[in-house]
Amino acid sequence: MSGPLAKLVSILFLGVLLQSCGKPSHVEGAPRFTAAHITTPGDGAEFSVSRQATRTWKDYDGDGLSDRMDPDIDDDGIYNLCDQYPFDGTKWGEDKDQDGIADFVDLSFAKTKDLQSLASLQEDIFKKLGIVVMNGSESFAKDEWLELHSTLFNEVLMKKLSYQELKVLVRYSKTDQIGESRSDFDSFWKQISFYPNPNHLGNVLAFNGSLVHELGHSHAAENPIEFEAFRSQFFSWSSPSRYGLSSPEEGYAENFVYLLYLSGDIKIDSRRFDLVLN
Ligand SMILES: [Ca+2]
Ligand SMILES: [Ca+2]
Ligand SMILES: [Ca+2]
Repeated sequence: MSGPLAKLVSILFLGVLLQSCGKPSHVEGAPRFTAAHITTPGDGAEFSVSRQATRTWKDYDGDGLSDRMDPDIDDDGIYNLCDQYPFDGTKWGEDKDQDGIADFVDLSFAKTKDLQSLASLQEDIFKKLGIVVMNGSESFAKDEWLELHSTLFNEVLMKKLSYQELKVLVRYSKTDQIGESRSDFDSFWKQISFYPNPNHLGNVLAFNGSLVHELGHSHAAENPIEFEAFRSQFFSWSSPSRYGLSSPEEGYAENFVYLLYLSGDIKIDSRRFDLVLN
């Protein structure tokens, strides 16, 4: 068995395993979901920290995937973060301009003219790539929106990635940051989260380095055989930066950045490669 079927079976198995391990139905400190989330419009705040939120380990739509692993908890075709009613499979929010992006994340209806001026980038990314880029508890800066758009449509990256494993890209505030992670790819929710990073301030090329690193994780998700081959030789591999040292997953993502940087296909702040420790 290979391909998507094998992946589904392994996810189902893992889900059963985790649930049978007696995981609590709720972890203290995680946001609690209430019936109000089902019947009243949310503002997305209940998902401000997806990893915490989904530690509920429930299976709302009963499809065999615990909510932690289910990118569409209510099974209405709208991914969790951009679904205004994430626990109601009959609705996902008003969509006045009918572009498929609910008003509460649609930049066309953002509060400021500056943000509204970026709506065409958001719509272009969604229509052509199926990815919703959204401001969460913090907004992407204008130059980050431009960089996101340009990198996601980078010709070489588009040959490497189908974007099937990436559906949501979101920016959070410091309050929502978990641990030290400054950006994060969640393979279950098919989501990249960005947190405040001093290296990114006014340095869009450093931001782009983080973006391409996370895209490297989505590349691993799309290419499990290639990733396994990398994993098997990880301990004899010399990482070009400290970001790739900690695990085969991080090494694979950093190698992805490094090769694209060497070939000149992407532009990033190359100082990330001055930090090699091994
Ligand atoms: Ca949904
Ligand atoms: Ca819904
Ligand atoms: Ca819309």
